[in-house]
Amino acid sequence: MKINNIKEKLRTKLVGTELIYYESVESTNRLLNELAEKGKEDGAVLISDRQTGGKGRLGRQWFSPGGVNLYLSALLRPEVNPQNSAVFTFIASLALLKTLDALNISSQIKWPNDLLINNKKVAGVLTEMKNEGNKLEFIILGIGLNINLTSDAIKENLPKISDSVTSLSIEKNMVLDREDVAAKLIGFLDEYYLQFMSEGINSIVAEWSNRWGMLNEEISVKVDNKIIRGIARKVDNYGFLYIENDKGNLEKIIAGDIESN
Ligand code: BT5
Repeated sequence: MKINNIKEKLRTKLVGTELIYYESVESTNRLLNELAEKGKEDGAVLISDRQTGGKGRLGRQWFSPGGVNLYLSALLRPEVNPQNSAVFTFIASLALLKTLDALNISSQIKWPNDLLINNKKVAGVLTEMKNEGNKLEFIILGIGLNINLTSDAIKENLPKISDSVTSLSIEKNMVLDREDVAAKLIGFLDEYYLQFMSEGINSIVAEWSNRWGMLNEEISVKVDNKIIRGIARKVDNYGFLYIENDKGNLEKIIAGDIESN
C-alpha cells in the first residue's frame, strides 16, 4: 500500500493524525496495543498490508492476505465508562457504512460487529480495551475490510463460508483504489469520534439504530449453544441486543451471533 497516498488525502483532526504503516504484522490490533502501552497518543492509526495472525472475536481468525484488503487499527483514549465500549464498535460500523455509501455500494450493519453486502460479510470489527481498575485506559478499534479480494481466493481459503463472504471489488465488478478507501474510512472514523465527544453516546447509538437493517425484523441469535428467536427491538448504550420472543417478552442478549434474518 502507498501510505503517502492516504496521508495526502487525510484532513482529519484526531483519528489518523499519526499514521503508522507496516508491510506485514501478526495483527494490527496486537501491535497497536503494544504501542498504546508505551504511550502512543489518542487517534494513532496502524495499517498493515497483510497480517499473519489476524484476529476475529472469541479467538477466531481473520483471513488477511497481502496486496488486496485493508487491515486497520485505531487507538482511542476516550473518557468513557468501560461498560460503554460497544459504542466504538458502532462508530466503526457507521464509518464503514458511510465509506461504502460514498462508493455507491449499499450495505447493512449486522449486530454486533459485521458489515454485509447482500447478506455477505465484507468487513468485521474487533474492539478491544484496556482498563485500569474501573477506568478505561484505551480502546483498540480493529477493522478488516475486503476490498480487492477475489472470489477465487475466497473459495480457496474460506471454503466453508465462501457463499457468505464478499469484497468491494466483487460487488462493484472493478478493482478499487485501496488508499482512497482507507482515507475515506479514516475520515469517517474521525467524524464519528468527534461526534461522540461533542454529542455523546446516545447520538451514536441512535444513528446506528437508524441504519441497523434488522430493527423490527425476525432474527435468530446463537448464544452459547442455544438459539434465541424473535423480533429485534433495540440495541442499548451498552451494545446489548433486545429480542421480543413469541410471548411478547424482551430478552436481553449480551453476546451472540445472528444466524439469520
Ligand atoms: C470479526 O470477528 O469480524 C472481526 C474481524 C476484525 C479483523 C481486523 S483486521 C485489523 C484488526 N487486527 C486484527 O487482528 N483484527 C482486526 P468475528 O465476528 O469473530 O468473525 C470472524 C469470522 O469471520 C471467522 O471465523 C470467519 O468465519 C469469517 N472470516 C474470516 N476472515 C474473513 C474475511 N477476510 N472476510 C469475511 N469473513 C471472514
